[in-house]
Amino acid sequence: MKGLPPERVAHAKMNYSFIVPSMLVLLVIMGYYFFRPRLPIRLNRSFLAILVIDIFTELFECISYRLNETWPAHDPRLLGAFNLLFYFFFFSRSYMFFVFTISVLDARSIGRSELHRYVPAPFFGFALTVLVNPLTGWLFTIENGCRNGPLYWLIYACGGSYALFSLMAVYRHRRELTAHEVISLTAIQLVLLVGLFVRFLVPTFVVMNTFCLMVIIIIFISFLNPDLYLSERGYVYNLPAFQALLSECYRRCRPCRILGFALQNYNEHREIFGGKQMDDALTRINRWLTDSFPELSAYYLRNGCFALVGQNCPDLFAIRKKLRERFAGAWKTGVGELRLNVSFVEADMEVLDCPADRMVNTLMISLDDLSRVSEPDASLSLSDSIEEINQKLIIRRCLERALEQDELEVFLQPLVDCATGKRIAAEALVRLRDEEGKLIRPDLFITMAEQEGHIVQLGEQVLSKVCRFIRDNDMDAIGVRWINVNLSPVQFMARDIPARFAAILKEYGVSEEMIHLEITEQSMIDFSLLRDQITGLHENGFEFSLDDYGSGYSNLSRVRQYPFTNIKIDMEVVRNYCRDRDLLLPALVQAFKKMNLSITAEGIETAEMAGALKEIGCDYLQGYYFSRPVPMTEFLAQAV
Ligand code: G
Ligand code: G
Ligand code: MN
Repeated sequence: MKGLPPERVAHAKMNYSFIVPSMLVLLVIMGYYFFRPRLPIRLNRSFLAILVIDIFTELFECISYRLNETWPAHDPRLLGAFNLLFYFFFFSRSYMFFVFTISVLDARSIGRSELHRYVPAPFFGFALTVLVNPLTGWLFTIENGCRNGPLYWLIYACGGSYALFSLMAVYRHRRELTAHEVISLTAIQLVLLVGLFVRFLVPTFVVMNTFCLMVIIIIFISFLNPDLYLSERGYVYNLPAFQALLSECYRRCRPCRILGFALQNYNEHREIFGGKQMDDALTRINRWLTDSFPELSAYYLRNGCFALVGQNCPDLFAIRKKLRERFAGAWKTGVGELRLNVSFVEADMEVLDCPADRMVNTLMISLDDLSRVSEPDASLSLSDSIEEINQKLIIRRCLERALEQDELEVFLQPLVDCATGKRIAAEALVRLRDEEGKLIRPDLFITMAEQEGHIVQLGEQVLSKVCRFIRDNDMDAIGVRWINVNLSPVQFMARDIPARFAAILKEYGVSEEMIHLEITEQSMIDFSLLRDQITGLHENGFEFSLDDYGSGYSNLSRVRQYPFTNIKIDMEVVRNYCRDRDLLLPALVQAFKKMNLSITAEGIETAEMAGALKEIGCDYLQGYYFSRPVPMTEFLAQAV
């Protein structure tokens, strides 16, 4: 049969042996697909369209072939009508596969692809040739059965060109896709091209449908298996589904409202009652959510955090009320009953207008926070949290710029010697300015530097600036015998920290005795690396102060394991003592002095405080009473 001119092929007997098994497999997929929950996103809608169009294409193809084989028995208009339908659906199917590929690209990329504008144009051309065919006979004519017309090849042109467009689009956007997605999308186009080629080679076999079935299976496995988006405990969707829905809402400017809620003390409950019981309860909750809120989509995110999303302005207040009422009761588990409390976060996508990934992140952070509280009716405002995150982004930008351009500032605050009442040393405190020149709170950017791997660089910049200050000024003349520099425990993670510090001091020709290093009590977790590093630095000649003593879990025996020479009493402890003078702090100070440690009292704000702390034997005082931390030039000016 191969190579017969198309006009004669149209009359040939067709071979339908591929079509029945293909149809049966398709039924299985459709059954699986339709009887499981589907996320209301565009990808799902285009897959649905593919399934429907594919079924109709196969149906009309078979009917028109069958009618053609027995043409003398039928009205030619019937033959013509079914052929028209077949051509139309065949073109539509090729187009829909293309639309599906574009939907995947769209869902993955940040902006909308410009392909959208051009996609429908060729399809309208193809549809138009079908419509005008009864007049032109371009695709087929009906005389003694169906004969292929001069533009019959459009069938191949349409399928082939859309597959090639898709390949190009996938190649263009390959960086935004995962490797798996690139492979799947490429495979889809190749299978379609092979299918068209086989159809061309063996026109009397009805095989194109089998290739389309292969494509449908690839799509199903890679992109739309409902299990990809369902919580492992069933009934509700999971976090990837939540992200997919929100990013589609954001991209298409479809407003949605979100009610997030967290089970309070989730981790403690899980520990006390066991994972099995907790899972039982979660399954019950999931089922109750899907049953009770059919108009919303429900998500189990993680760690006892849920979200309900509605796209038609749902009344969050009413939903909250219903949830609270239900959670006032108990949840049955395999063994008994569990009582759980919930806290809420609300978000309105229209009002907040922030990209979906940031929204999901913020919501997850807020929910995690809420899952750790146990107040009745706790709730958070997401707009505040988003504001906080924006603030963080600004701080990060300022921090990175200051680190790169050596723009961190170092302020100095004097330490006063109790014996003379004059300043004897200073503490260096790092400062960062925002774009308007206002100071950013140090706790904010220091924690960020620690978490994001900048603290070593920050510490070295501070140390360098302190060393330069010492080199460029006469320390004796301004009464400074040493300068305290704060160290973060995270800085000790760098093994070569003693060598690097030594190099910086050498560069400025500063001797080690001029620098005292402060580390906080909180950082003295029993950590052998930390101890080795401190010992290493101490052997190089640095002295160590224990900062903020009394603010954490004070442990005298641990203090003795480190080579400290000075203890700084935390300002809260100082303040408490001044308010209510007990015997504890004096005894503690005496104990330290017996261990040959000098004592610094922090946070001295008044003359009385200074007197009280001096009385119990402190060696040095530091606080606003003497001076706030000030820029280096101001510090120099104070001396004269
Ligand atoms: O002045 P003040 O609010 O800046 O200090 C806040 C906190 O920041 C203090 O606990 C102090 O220990 C810490 N800090 C200040 N400067 C530095 C620094 O250079 N390095 C580190 N690691 N911490 C610092
Ligand atoms: O944690 P550390 O001791 O390194 O930090 C010192 C912090 O204490 C800095 O933030 C500094 O600005 C602040 N500080 C210094 N003196 C006083 C004071 O007298 N009162 C108050 N409230 N804070 C002070
Ligand atoms: Mn300090």
